[in-house]
Amino acid sequence: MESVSRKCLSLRFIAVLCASLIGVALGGTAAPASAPKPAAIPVILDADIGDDIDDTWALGLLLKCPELDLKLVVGDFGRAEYRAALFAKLLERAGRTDVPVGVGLDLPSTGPGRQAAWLKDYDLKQYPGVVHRDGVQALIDTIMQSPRPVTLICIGPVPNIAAALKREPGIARKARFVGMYGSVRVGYGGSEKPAAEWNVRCDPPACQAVFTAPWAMTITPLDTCGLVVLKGDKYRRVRDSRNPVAVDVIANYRAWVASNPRMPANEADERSSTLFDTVAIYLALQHDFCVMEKLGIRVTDDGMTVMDPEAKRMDVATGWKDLSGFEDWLVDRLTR
Ligand SMILES: [Ca+2]
Repeated sequence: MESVSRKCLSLRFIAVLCASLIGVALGGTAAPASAPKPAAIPVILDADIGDDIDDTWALGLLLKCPELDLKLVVGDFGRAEYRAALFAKLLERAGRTDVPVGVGLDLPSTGPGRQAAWLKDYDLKQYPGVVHRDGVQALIDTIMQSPRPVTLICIGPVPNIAAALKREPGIARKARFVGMYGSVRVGYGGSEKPAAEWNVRCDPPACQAVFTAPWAMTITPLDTCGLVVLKGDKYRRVRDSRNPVAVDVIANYRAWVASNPRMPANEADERSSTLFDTVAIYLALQHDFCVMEKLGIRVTDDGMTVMDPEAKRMDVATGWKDLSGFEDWLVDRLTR
């Protein structure tokens, strides 16, 4: 009996082995069949990293999203060397020197920013990956040469993007735009009074160029992104995580808090700041946690984003279906 069952097992083993070899010979795989994963979305990140700390959280989140294939990062809104170096050091420490760093436009906003204490004496020249001194051209080339449409994620004022559209208007036909912009029905801190949101009011003409270009657009205004703050257990999970990306996010947050004497010294022990920009990274992937509306949005000369049926229509995250669910997702991504 035992020898019969052993013989059966041997025959089964030989059958499985033959099937595997045939599979390999046909260029297939010996692993069990499973649904193919969708290809990662090519993305470019354009950010005013190093001013508010939420861009650093957003970069950390992006690096934890295998669904997004990061092709290039570019610093925007001046402080070009500081932002590029900050990107480079964060990417190098995350083991992602495959990502090229673009130096943004040289604008009047210059010098070091609030994360200089973390950046220390890091020199952009030591970045082992590619550094593009003309970040705007690198952005154009990456979009124009991509075989697949690129998702351009923008989380700061957009002088770089306005310059890119001027230099090569064709980028708007080959990319979709996802960003953190404006204030539709809600202002800062959940206020019922819409406000001229920072990324728009810093350079309204640049934003007007972006908001009228012929690309598909998705935005998170203050109505959604202005409500994201991690507290309690959610914050502690990131604060105490030993994941290298989370460790660097928190180290930068501590440096950022310490750089402002008006902030309570224990702020980084207790809670995050408002994590506006993380919502734009999420919207590059999916919309499920948000209430999405198709709205015409016009940028005024004083930096307001007003609903206007005559204006370009875009997908706008105007509310949360599940803010707590988004926060859990964010924490899981940053700490896993
Ligand atoms: Ca930002």
